[in-house]
Amino acid sequence: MRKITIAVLLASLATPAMAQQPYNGSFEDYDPFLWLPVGWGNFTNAGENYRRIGDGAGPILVRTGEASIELASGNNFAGFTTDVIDPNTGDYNNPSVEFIETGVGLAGGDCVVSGWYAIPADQPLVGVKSCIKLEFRRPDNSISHPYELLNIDGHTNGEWVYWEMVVTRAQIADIWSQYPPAPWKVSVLPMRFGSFAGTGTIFWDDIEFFQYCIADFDRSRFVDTDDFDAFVRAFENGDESCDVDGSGFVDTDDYDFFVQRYELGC
Ligand SMILES: [Ca+2]
Ligand SMILES: [Ca+2]
Ligand SMILES: [Ca+2]
Repeated sequence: MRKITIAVLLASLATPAMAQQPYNGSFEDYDPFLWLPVGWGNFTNAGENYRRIGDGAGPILVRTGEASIELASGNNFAGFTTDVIDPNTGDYNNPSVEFIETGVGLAGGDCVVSGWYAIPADQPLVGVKSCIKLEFRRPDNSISHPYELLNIDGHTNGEWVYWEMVVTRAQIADIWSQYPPAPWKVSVLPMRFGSFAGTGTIFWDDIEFFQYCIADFDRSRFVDTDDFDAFVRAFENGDESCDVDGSGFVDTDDYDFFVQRYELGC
């Protein structure tokens, strides 16, 4: 039991959750000359409208603050992407992810992308659908893992609706095992896709990307002693969720790896 005592002492202070990603997910910070939200770029330059209250560009829906993005008709594909240089940091606005090659597999937490969308009753999506796509990228910025769940159409009567998609460690590991190395960044891409003749317009706001850290075993979004207790309980039951090193089975290596990650926090 010596290990447990040490780990509990080291992590007795709760580790705060990571900073919110991507930067400017509510689109409030903007460049008035480019008329674009900072950290976001147009994907195709057609049907993509940066919107602010009072911009005079027609009906507008905003969930928080004064700004949102609108994906309108006029193209078969419209979207905004974080795969642009953020002038504040000099780096891409793509959120970071952490996947660790453990020698026996791939470790890392599940990823969640979420956002809020609204579609006016008189502008339903017909012949097109919408979602937020994720493009996981290797260190050379090539795309290794694209995921999309195009499941939004029709209208929301102008009401804001929560949307999310989860990409699991197992999904990432499956592709990584064939095409390494592991991804380290991810582009976030609210998109509208379908027929050129498709009609309707969708607004997105408050987009967020989040990766659970390995030590946050109970998924409370922070690390504290509850995580350690939950892991030990599950480990004693041989629960497969304890395969934190990604080897495909649960053994004492998982215990050691979890303790290591727990001591690091998030
Ligand atoms: Ca906003
Ligand atoms: Ca937790
Ligand atoms: Ca294992």
